[in-house]
Amino acid sequence: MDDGTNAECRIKGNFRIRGIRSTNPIAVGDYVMVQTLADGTNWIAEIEERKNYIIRRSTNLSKESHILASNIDQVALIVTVNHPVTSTTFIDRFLATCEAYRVQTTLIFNKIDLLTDEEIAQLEELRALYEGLGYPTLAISAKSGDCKAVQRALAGKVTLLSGNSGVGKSTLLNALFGKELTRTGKISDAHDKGMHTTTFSEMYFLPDGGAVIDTPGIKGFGSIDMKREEVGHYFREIFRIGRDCRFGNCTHTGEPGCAVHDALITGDVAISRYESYLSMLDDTTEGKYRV
Ligand SMILES: Nc1nc2c(ncn2[C@@H]2O[C@H](COP(=O)(O)OP(=O)(O)O)[C@@H](O)[C@H]2O)c(=O)[nH]1
Ligand SMILES: [Mg+2]
Ligand SMILES: [Zn+2]
Repeated sequence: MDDGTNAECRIKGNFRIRGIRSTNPIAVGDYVMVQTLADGTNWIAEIEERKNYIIRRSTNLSKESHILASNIDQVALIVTVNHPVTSTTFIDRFLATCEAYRVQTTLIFNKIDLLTDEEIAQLEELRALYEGLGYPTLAISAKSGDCKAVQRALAGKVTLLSGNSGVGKSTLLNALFGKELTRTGKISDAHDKGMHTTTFSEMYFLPDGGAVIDTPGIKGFGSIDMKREEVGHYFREIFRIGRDCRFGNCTHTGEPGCAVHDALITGDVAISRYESYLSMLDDTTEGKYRV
């Protein structure tokens, strides 16, 4: 509630969101109007229009979607150079999806305490690559408990935390919130027992303003509507350099006069990024992204 307290609420009526059919009428991050009746029950009377929302589409290509979170200011993607390896393909596909959602993303490289000298060099290379593209990066060891840099990056914003399993999301959340976190998680678990989906999100409020949304079990956002010729729009450097291609609809896959092809040779487009781009193009060819 506005006064900072929590209240259990029921949902009144049938909320519909323009354009999408969602399995959940209310999502983490929603701002709502609550009516309290004489008997003390709280009813959600209205949902404010969402600034944005992140959905997960059902795999069976039905039109049903699950809203993972709404009103996000930024995404923090936790990645690891090793233990486990987070592939650049995973990172780039994730970033491309964030671009499609128009949400700012910060890359947090975790477990730097475990890295060899060679891996540290790799880390620095990756940081330079993504910083160069305009994605802020941090390098941390969540296990060490020192997460001041992360706290600064999260302050005052609503951040969706994501990352592959095992990269240290829970460890980082615990370092940020201390012991209280586990208790919060348990309450939400009990609360959501009736749901047939186990993928619900939780929001943790930061002591100095802002909040973190954790979506357990979500690796990425899943596919979103993306046309084949649009994939290149979501790779910042490919979009920028691609404007110099001879053909306006160049897919950068061997067309004559392709500026992206030239940039691969000069190093202005990293091979790893181009490979990720190709992997997303392949998906659209296979119909994973709906055309
Ligand atoms: N050495 C080291 N281990 C870490 C670090 N962060 C997390 N871990 C370990 O990595 C494993 C997975 O972490 P967890 O937080 O459960 O990952 P999650 O699946 O993303 O929530 C656990 O054994 C953690 O103790 C780190 O910065 N350094
Ligand atoms: Mg976890
Ligand atoms: Zn091209």
